[in-house]
Amino acid sequence: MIFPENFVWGAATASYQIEGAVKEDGRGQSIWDTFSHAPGNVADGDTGDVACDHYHRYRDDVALMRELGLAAYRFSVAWPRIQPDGRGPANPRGLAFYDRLVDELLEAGISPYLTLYHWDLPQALEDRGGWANRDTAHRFAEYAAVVHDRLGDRVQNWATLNEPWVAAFLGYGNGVHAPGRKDPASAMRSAHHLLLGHGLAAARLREAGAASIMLVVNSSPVLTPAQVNDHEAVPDEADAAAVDRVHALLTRQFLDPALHGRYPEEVLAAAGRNGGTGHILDGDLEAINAPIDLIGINYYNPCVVEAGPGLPADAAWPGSEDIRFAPADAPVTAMGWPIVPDGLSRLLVRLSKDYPDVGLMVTENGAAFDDVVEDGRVHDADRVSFLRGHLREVGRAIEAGADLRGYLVWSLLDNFEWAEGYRRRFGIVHVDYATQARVLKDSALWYRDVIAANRL
Ligand code: GBH
Repeated sequence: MIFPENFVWGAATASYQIEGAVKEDGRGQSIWDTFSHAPGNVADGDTGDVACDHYHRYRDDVALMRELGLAAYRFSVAWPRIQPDGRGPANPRGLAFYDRLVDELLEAGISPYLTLYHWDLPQALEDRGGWANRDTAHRFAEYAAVVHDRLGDRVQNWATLNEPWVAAFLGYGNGVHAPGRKDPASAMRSAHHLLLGHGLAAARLREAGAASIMLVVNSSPVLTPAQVNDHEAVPDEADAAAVDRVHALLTRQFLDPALHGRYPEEVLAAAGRNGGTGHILDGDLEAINAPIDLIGINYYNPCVVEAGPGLPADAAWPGSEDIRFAPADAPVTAMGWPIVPDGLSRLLVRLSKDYPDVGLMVTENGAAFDDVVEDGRVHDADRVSFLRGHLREVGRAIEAGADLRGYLVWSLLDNFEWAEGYRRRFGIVHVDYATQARVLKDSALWYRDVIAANRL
């Protein structure tokens, strides 16, 4: 399988998951500092205080990327490094870190893909209501302009939000992520304010001359249990309706407003039964519909559902109380997530048809396994086979006509896996947290060869 000539190969990370140095150079507190330090929220009581110490080791990490031949590196900027209180003048020492990182990348011939928000909201904004407060959308647009002002001369590729579904529904819905709120109405409001922040920021970035603007979503094909292993399986009417509704809540909730300027009916109905739709003001959908260039897709597994008795009301899925989330008949990763590579091509082909005016990029794909270091090597055959399987499906989606521009593996490094802490390892590079030593896993060496050959 040969990939297109300009296909972009890379890897991704996020600020709170790798940087550490949480008190350095004037960084303010984020909701993840607060959340991870409160007992019971993160496995083993882990926090991002040190993480991969990337803040101090970014030069070595860029050298690793260069060794792998990456064309692109997707990282996120920690908002509280730039505006410690979420508003007001920029903190020059915070900006200076990303300035150095970008220069280091460019010198290594690696294109920076900058994500403005990967979940580390300044705590000061959460104290004023966080994403459930409309004002946060305006603060986000200002922050975007501040970062662009400093880095826009060198960074071409901008993403506004990472996975607004997760930020809203795990942060404010089931409380598994920071800020740990459990209120479906706040989650619905937060989803809208995240979208508004995206649209306002995209307009500011465009005005400032950003070459490429992207919204990154976590998306999954929604399938019935029978459809997981049988493409021809035809669900009955009730199951088909469950599938459509979950697709609307997971993916269309974000991409329809951003790209078509309207909410799906299913989302308005869910909001109607969870706090109402009063937070959606005249003009919001036009603002959210600001032109963008790419959709970033983070794919890990399909979403498997059927009609049936539903979830408790505090869960992450307001609007799907009468739907059952079912296991898939497939092997699983160390996260317990089913491994269904062709879910990726099914998803990409569908999104390319539903949103034909923008390009697509796989901005995250990867897996956690229980890696072991033996004689200084990590023989992660399971990860190699996961990546190979998914890349084959990337190739198939391109053959089927999807306008897919690139693929970024999650993640460059083992890192702070949110509520799972450090026990779950997604890296293609192993990190020994006691010494901060990095070891290229077999998957990294394999990926290097795929990139060099541009074929599978
Ligand atoms: C991504 O999110 C993140 O962007 C990244 O930071 C993270 O490290 C990486 O993936 C690995 O986790 O059916 O309610 O249980 C993960 C996306 C979406 C995957 C929600 C798990 C569970 C939804 N996640 N999904 S639910």
